Amino acid sequence: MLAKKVIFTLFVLLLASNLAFSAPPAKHPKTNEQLIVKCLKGTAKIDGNLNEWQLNFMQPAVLDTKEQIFLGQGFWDGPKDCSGSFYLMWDDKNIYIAVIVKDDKISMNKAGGDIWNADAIEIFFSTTNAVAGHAEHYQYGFNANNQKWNWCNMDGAGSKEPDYLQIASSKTADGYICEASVEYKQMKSLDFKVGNSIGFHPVIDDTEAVDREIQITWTGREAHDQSQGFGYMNLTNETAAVNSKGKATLTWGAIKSQ
Ligand SMILES: [Ca+2]
Ligand SMILES: [Ca+2]
Ligand SMILES: [Ca+2]
Repeated sequence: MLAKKVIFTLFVLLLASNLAFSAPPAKHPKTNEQLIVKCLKGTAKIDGNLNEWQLNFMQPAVLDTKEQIFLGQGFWDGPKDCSGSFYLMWDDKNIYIAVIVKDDKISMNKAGGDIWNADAIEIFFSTTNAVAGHAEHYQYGFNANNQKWNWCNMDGAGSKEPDYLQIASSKTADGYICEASVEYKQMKSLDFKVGNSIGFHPVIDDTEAVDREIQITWTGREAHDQSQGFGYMNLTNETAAVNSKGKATLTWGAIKSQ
């Protein structure tokens, strides 16, 4: 009986602690809109070409305002210097990320775990909790040289090149495109199932020289800073093709109201 009581008490405490730390989606530092992006069902071929993405029918996470510049406001020349849109899809195996970056000078000169210190993309998948430290997220990085890295890892498997992340990229007239996939079963501590929300924080690092000069983030806070929660990525069963038949479901307001 005592054991049962102890277990019940622990369960209540666990529930209470989850409730205490669970955070609503972070807000955009300029517009105050909740940061929510839909992850639509679909499969991408990782080749640096986004033709198979129904981009016109998707709502990306957008990083393009000065309020989102965490590092290097004095260096930032506006969206043409450093900005980007992040699109998400998923299927039974992978989560797919398409990033369209505007960058007026591309510079990648770092290797391995140092790729953040030049032009690079960082993606955080996390719990929806508001917590300090690095214990509740996975942090991946990649760039237009097809380099990749996993730093933070909730299962202790980080600080190495992830063989389960595929990356392909292409240069554009005003920047670059990265197309990546992550085999999500490798993120053992997060539950990728329809209807779930996963914490999400996209980040762009930028330089025109050797070392990073600018970091722009979705929340405007430091890349890892989960202390007030990240944005949300909603795992839906919808596809962009279905959405294209009913544009009404594609408005930002409709996304927010779900
Ligand atoms: Ca493709
Ligand atoms: Ca730039
Ligand atoms: Ca650059």
